[in-house]
Amino acid sequence: MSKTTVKNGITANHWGPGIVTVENGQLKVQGHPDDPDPSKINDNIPGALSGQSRIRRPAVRESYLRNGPGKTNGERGKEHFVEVSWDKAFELITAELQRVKTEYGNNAIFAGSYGWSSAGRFHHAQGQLKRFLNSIGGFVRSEGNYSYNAAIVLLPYIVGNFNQHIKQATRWTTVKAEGELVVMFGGIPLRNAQVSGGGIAQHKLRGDLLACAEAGVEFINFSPLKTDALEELNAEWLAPKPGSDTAIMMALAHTLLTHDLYDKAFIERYSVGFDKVADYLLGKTDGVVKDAQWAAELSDIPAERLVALAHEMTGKRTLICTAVSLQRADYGEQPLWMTVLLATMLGQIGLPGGGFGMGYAADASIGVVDRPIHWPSLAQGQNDVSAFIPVAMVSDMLLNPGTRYQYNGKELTFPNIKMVWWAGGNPFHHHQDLNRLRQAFQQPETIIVNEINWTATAKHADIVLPVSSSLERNDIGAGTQDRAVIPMPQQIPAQFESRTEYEIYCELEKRLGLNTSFSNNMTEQQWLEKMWSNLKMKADRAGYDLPELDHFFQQGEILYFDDPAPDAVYLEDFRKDPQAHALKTPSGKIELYSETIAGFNYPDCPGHPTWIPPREWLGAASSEHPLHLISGQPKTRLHSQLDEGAYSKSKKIKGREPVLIHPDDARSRGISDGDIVVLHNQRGQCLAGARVTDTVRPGVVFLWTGAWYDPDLNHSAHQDRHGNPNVLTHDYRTSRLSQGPAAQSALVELKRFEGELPEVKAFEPPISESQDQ
Ligand SMILES: Nc1nc2c(c(=O)[nH]1)N[C@H]1C(S)=C(S)[C@@H](COP(=O)(O)OP(=O)(O)OC[C@H]3O[C@@H](n4cnc5c(=O)[nH]c(N)nc54)[C@H](O)[C@@H]3O)O[C@H]1N2
Ligand SMILES: Nc1nc2c(c(=O)[nH]1)N[C@H]1C(S)=C(S)[C@@H](COP(=O)(O)OP(=O)(O)OC[C@H]3O[C@@H](n4cnc5c(=O)[nH]c(N)nc54)[C@H](O)[C@@H]3O)O[C@H]1N2
Ligand SMILES: [Mo]
Repeated sequence: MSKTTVKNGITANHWGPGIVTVENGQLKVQGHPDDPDPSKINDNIPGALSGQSRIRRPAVRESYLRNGPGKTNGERGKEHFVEVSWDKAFELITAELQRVKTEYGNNAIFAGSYGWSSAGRFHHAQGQLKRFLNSIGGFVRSEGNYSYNAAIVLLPYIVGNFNQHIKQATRWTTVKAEGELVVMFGGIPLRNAQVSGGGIAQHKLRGDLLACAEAGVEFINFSPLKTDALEELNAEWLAPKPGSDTAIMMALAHTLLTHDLYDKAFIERYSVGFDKVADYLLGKTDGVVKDAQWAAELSDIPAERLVALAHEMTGKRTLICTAVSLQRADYGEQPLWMTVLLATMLGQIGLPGGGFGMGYAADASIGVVDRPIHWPSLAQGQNDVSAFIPVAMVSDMLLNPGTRYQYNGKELTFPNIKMVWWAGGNPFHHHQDLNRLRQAFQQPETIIVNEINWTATAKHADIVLPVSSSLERNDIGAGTQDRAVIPMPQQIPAQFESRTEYEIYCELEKRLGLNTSFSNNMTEQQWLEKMWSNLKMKADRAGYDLPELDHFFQQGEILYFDDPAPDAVYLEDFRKDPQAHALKTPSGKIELYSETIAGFNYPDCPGHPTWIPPREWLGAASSEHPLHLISGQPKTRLHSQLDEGAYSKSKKIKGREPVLIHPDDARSRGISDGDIVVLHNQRGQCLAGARVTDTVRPGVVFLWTGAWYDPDLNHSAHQDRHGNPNVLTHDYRTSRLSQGPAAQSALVELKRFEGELPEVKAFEPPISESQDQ
């Protein structure tokens, strides 16, 4: 492959722009000087791109290569792979695509392919795969995401589209100017604001929050983790039982109601259904009064504190911030709906520094920056298959073809999947109950995975295609919600035998004898030019004069546009004129009670916010599994990406992911800081390194997500040696309404590991043999 090698240059990642240098063969990626708070995740890039886990050649699972699809005897995830030539890999895939299409049709191909892949507008792994499969008749897709599925489905019924909410989130500038109190459920963890989909040129959240604190804004942090609030904010830390926030918010609402501290005029003008919720809070419908005493028992937060807080919130300009982590849990719709109810009762929605926001810090751009124009992307074409699943039902689908289930008011049926193709995601990181996913992954006749590294997902495939990383291809970078466009000229040659996804599908298009509806007969360069001229035209209309693409690449400079709404206030328009700016809900108002949702008759998501005790939480803890496991986002990487890199490895304990445990819980189990521990429950077990700290609530253990799943298949419980929390999480959903993942509701026990410590094999390639070219 002939490609240019630029010695010094610029690139873009989901965690920000990077300055790339190659000196004496050593690759280095550093933050950009324009970025006030660059991310250290950059440090993972060199080690992970050339480490042992890098996929070097196409590879095929042994018995699949021997016996062909469907009738292999071996077990996915256990067997080794044979490295083959690209020619052989293409031959196998071409034949298999034709067979599956002919025998079963395109609705037997699942390519939901959920995952973050890499930054870059053209070489977007999912976009490329979906465009290619659409050119051959389509595929079964997935809907929603793992991040905030309950919010995506619920909010349109009660306040309007969630993505709109994210885009218009109340800015910190307005909190600094007029805010007095920020009440955070799940904090605003700066570690998470390192990333934004597609990238973020300048990390400003830290500065924004510090400016608010300096201006005298007070912060309250309801969270199992003290560090979810930046230390300098001096936030009051209240550590409830995880999963009890709905009860806490109900107690606050009940206090506002019974102390006559709520805004009746606002409720009357801007919402529907208050009376029904009020009756519920007062216990008129179920005999349970949702007062502070009731919530104190459920949450461990003293009743007096809750009563006092309700008074503080009503007397001050208050912003309620709810982390999306809270809705990644059993009945995760409820804390969202309660957030809306509470903010409606306070009557400050649409005022600067007031109201509510969901997902601050879940993405570096929320409440910080917005884009002036839509950045270009690769069109995916038309999918002729209508079947889809809610994203987190992948195991259910593979294990139960033909079964019916409920989703968002509809009854749907699982398709019968014969082929799975995944590009740009790692379900063996992101999905819950990985032992169950392992079983589910035995069902299809063929699994193809495109990957950069030998992740556990690649190890559970039949055919693995090595793809080049973003440093190994030319692209245009722009965060979905950022105001900057970043050149991404290729920095290093494609490593080993890796190819870009685009090259892979162009070759398949040829071999399958298709017309050129995938490639349009264009090169990478021609596509980038097409995207650039499209962007240039839009920019021109908005009053910006962009350089030519080659100039943009040569200059290596970030192009900044103006933020269209630096002082945005969520629902300001609606507040000013609720008729002209009616919400896109059935009534046009905030729905505190939803006729539509009530009409679905779902016991796990009734027509108004309801306290439903989670399936697994400290309120239901047993002596067998007395600890609540929270698995939040890791500071040292983006999910599971680049886990073999230096920064990620630097925080591991004897090679295992750290688990935070309170000194009391450690002491009673004879555990010291730095010990290796076994976390276990009825679904599985994993090893982790104990980090003993009083910044975590007693009774809660906190294990970061993303350590590559590394099961010891000779161990009776398939013990994971590396520390992936998803061997412990359950595979039930939030509710029938949104079928969102509910990873944060999990009970476990933990003990000190005794005996000889098994080696971590997560990064070892599973290769037994290499065939000639
Ligand atoms: N227990 C628990 N589980 C969770 C969560 C939790 O809070 N708790 N959070 C959930 C959330 S919010 C999310 S979003 C998911 C994230 O889940 P994923 O998005 O699946 O996680 P990533 O590790 O980002 O996976 C991306 C994969 O794409 C690969 N990749 C990168 N670039 C390319 C490319 O150009 N081409 C190809 N083919 N591959 C590429 C990377 O090597 C990596 O393996 O995890 C979810 N899982
Ligand atoms: N560095 C880094 N940043 C990331 C990511 C990453 O992988 N790495 N992933 C990104 C993605 S895809 C997403 S969706 C977002 C996710 O953003 P979030 O979902 O907000 O992130 P989490 O880390 O899961 O949770 C935030 C905090 O919520 C608290 N919490 C959990 N359960 C409860 C509860 O029941 N009650 C209360 N009061 N608090 C609780 C935990 O202490 C946790 O630290 O993060 C993004 N940011
Ligand atoms: Mo996410």
